[in-house]
Amino acid sequence: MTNRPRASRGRPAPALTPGGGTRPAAIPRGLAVAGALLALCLPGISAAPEAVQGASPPPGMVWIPAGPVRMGQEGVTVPEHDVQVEGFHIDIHEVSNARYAEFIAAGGYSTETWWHPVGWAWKVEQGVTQPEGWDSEARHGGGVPGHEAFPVNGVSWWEADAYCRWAGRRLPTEVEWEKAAKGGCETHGDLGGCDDADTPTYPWGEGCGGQRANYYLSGDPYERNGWTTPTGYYDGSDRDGFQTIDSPGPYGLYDTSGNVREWCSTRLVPYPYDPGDGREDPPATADECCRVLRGGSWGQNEFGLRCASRSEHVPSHRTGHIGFRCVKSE
Ligand SMILES: [Ca+2]
Ligand SMILES: [Ca+2]
Repeated sequence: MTNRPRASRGRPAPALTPGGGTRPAAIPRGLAVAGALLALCLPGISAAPEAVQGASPPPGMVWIPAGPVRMGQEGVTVPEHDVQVEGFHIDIHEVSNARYAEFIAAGGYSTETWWHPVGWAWKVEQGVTQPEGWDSEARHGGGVPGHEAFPVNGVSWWEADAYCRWAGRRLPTEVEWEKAAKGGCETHGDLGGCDDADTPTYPWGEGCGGQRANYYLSGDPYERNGWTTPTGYYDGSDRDGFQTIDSPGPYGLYDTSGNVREWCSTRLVPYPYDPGDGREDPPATADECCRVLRGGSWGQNEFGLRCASRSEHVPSHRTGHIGFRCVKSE
């Protein structure tokens, strides 16, 4: 496997769990600043490796540099706390039906190698051979011609996990997802450390709107007609009379807010985020409660789309609201 998470500098190497979870570390705010300054000042420790990573991400991915993120937001999910995250690549877009179809065509549902043992047992027991709704016109299912650009939906956590493994990737931890969506502490306010400016409500800042993201009755042409919008839809284009506003996050990701909620590797437990307390261990059973979902969907109002919002489901759950994107450590 090539998806080994990167170890934090000066810390023991993280365990690679069967679910592929990384082990980023919660850090005091002051240490985040000190660490950044140390990296800039010490000979032999520079930002150069990060720049190299960012120069050549895998196709369709973007490099998220190492550094802290202010996780949570007052009034949404508390307590706010700063977490150090190692660098990683992440998909710019939600996984589309076209990409997921490649997994199916490659024998994804008949090759045990790509599955966690618990997920494989669930798949066999349930007779699962494709996403729920794959052949549904009303759900923008990927088995219907013309739906290639829409995000895959109706996938369980186990299917999302298997897809990412097949692609040489893994599901993001929820702290990776939140950083990728709203930006790390180097992207807002005081660039030397974390401050109040580092918890924007949405990837583009404050305030939502139907020209920026797909949520419930947000006004897009697919309301009650498949519901999902094509990945990357909100890029400033005029879509047959529906004018969108270009709405990427600080690192260029699209649709983190809205369209489909996105599976994360993490089990939903209270903050502060601690990767060492078992929350990044893969589910022990097919229905173990519960894995984090992020970003809200076409079926929720704008509050569900906030970067700090969390929701959850048992890993075997499949619905048209839910899809995913993958990450890769190096
Ligand atoms: Ca909508
Ligand atoms: Ca999304």
